Amino acid sequence: PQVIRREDYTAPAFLIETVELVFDLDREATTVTSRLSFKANPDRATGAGDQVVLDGEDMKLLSVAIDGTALAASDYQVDATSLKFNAPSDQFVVEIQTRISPVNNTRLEGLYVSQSAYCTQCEAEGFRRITYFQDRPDVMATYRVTINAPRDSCPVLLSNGNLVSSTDLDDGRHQAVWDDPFPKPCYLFALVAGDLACVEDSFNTMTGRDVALRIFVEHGNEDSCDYAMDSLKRAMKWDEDVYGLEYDLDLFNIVAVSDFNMGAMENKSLNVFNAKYILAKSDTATDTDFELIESIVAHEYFHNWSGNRVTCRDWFQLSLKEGLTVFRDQEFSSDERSRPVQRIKDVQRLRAGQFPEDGGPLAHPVRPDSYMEINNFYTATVYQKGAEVIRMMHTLLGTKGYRKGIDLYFERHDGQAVTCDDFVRAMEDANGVNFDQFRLWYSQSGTPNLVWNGEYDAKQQTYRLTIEQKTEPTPGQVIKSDLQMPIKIGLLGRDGDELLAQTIDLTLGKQEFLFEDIAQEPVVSFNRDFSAPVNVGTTPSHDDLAFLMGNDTDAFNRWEAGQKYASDLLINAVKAFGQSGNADEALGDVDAFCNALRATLTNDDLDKAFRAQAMILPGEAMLSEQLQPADPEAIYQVRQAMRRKIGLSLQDEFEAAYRNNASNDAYSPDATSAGQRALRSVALSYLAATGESVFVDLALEQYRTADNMTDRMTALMVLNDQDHPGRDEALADFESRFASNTVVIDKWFSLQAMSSRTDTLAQVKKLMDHPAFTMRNPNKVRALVGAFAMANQRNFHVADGSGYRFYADRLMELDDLNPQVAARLAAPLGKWRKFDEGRAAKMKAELNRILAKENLSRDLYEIASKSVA
Ligand code: B3K
Ligand code: ZN
Repeated sequence: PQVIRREDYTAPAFLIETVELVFDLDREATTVTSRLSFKANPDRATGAGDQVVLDGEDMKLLSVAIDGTALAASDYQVDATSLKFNAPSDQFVVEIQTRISPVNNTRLEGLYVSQSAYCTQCEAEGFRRITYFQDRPDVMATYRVTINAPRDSCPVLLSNGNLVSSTDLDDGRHQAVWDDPFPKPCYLFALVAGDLACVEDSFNTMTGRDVALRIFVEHGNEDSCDYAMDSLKRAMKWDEDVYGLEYDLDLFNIVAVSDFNMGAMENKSLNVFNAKYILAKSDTATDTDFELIESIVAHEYFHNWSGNRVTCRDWFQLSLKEGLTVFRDQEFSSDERSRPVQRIKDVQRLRAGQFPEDGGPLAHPVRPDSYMEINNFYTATVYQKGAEVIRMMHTLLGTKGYRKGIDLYFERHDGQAVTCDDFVRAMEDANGVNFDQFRLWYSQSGTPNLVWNGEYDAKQQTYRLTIEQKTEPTPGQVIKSDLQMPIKIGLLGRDGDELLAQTIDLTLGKQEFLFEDIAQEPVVSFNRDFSAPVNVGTTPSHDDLAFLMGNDTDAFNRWEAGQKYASDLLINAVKAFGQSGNADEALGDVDAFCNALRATLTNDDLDKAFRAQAMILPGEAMLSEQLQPADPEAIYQVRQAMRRKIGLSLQDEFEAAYRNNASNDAYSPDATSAGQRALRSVALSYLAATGESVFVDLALEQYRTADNMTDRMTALMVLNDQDHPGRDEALADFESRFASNTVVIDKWFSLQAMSSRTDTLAQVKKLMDHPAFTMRNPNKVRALVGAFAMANQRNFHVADGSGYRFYADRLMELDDLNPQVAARLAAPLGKWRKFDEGRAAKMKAELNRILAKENLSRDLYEIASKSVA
């Protein structure tokens, strides 16, 4: 496959100013008629020529006409990916008719059918599967869309912008015409048609306009939209309050569909969502589901400005909209919920997804330099690290300075397709700063490693902090430069007093900072709030870590100290386990750590959601990242042993936490109630870890009496790893209770795929034949097959390689149906460098088997070939 390079960007030779589309919907054969008004681009490259090249794939071309005259076959060339003809002049109108087959579209890109409804997904390059077009984000046009469809099966007809007219036609068909006054790139085009129920509300904007808000769902789900609707209204208000950004049309639609390649899509005024991120009721959704719905609804809404009004010049600039919008949704959630807990979760996600990516074969900069398939670059690096880069600018400039930069950015670039560099320039110009060095965050891949050293001078009362930074080479990028980053630090006295709190500006490879008037030797709280997205190699003494767990005034670093302490104990034990084969012995005495945990657990000044987070040990995958080679079985055994020790040591406190956090009130998804449930869940899970059967019985009791999905899932998660009749009872109950709910039944698939029991792979294979399972639905594949590889380290990496083989077979099967989803699931096999020779060889063999597959997609080829290298 061809490699597309950022440095090869050229402006389009022609612009398209208006687009008129007519859809005659039919499941097998939909006709699309487009009328495009072209104009030579005044900024075109010299020598651009007068050939017009339009992208198009998987369609039948019915006709082409220019300025009203049909072209003869000799006047144009059409092949598998394009349509070419010569421009007659500087301004002309092209009419194209194509035929497509929505029902046969298993890739779920372009126009397809989900359940009984038609819907579209055009980002990144799906529009070229609907009609021939210049499918690139820097071609922005206004759209008028006419939809003709049967009235009975498609009473609802939606597209972007405002509804201009609705008309009844002959033959039981009807027509809707939509007009979107805002110029947009074609990736933001959307169409939905079907028999859907509608939930309606409204929002009054800061200038007093009423916006109609509608959520469309399958019939029967009308009662599951309240939280999504409430989240939308809060997001709209937040964007006005914090960014001064108002919604710009009189209508905002959301549609929930069951078949969707990712989470959701920000099409102008017609967001399309994976149903999983809209539908929620107390008995069907967990606290985490509610949280995700809130943040994704907000994320897609925020794109209306950061993405739609100002969009990307080319796909290398993807983080321009995604990094910024993730930062915006993270801050929204922080304001709506507990800020430190939100930060902890965001950092966990960064560490779990982005750090391994940045240290592995698929490492790439936040603004990539090349790609084969752009859909492979909707990554944790572009999204999560991109958000960290925006966050650092926010920290360096302060809230006011950041807002000045944002205001200038939107004022300068509204209606344009721009670059990451344009964003940074707006920040610089609005604040009179120079971000030349800071820009490296966009071009340099790899996670920087920081090491710090402190020296206290009792006589001078000074503290000298020396920080060194280093970034390891990544594929294709051997030489690394020093980055600029804000490091928040605190110096704490032994009595817990904060002697100093400051943000320092690190710019050198090795840099010294001198702090004066420090009356006693301090304990250092480093990189507070995770102000820079780096690894910190310095591990303070266990005493200092325990002290920070109990005394740091920065809540994030309290949690961080506990994670560091636990990691240190666990990593050392995994190494010792190799010799003894006895996890308890390998761990040794962990009383001091347990005491530090106890102090947190019982500290009523701390919020419950925070305390629950602080009890959770670093995950198995996280521990793997710190070991070379990583032994998945040893990691599993040691972590379990540690959980048992903690459970036994804190048994009284966990029992009290379990009892005292029961609630008699009706379920409410708010953050405080969720925190209370989280603490109770953590208690139950540690109690069960003691191995006492009374606590497994307690879990079964909780399952039976649960009146909300959070409590039900917590109990089921505990039972899921047990060899206990209660496990079968609860799983069977769950299955029959939620058999008809396609969103909820995915939890049941995932749970079984994530079980630590050694019969898990056999179970997963069996579940593939379950009537509710299908390889055609991405949620199902992710829930069962994806969860097995991505969230069950012990079983995926079982030494005989059976997990790898099963997984590679599924990826190849999926590749023929939906290459985009297949490629996005392929990363686990690329982690072979982390494991022993036996496992590594088996993983590589599977990657090679994939590479030898006939008709391998460009998507999966790119991931597999880079992973094996
Ligand atoms: N912009 C979409 C993602 C599109 C992914 C295409 N493969 C959702 C989002 O980030 O908001
Ligand atoms: Zn986004």
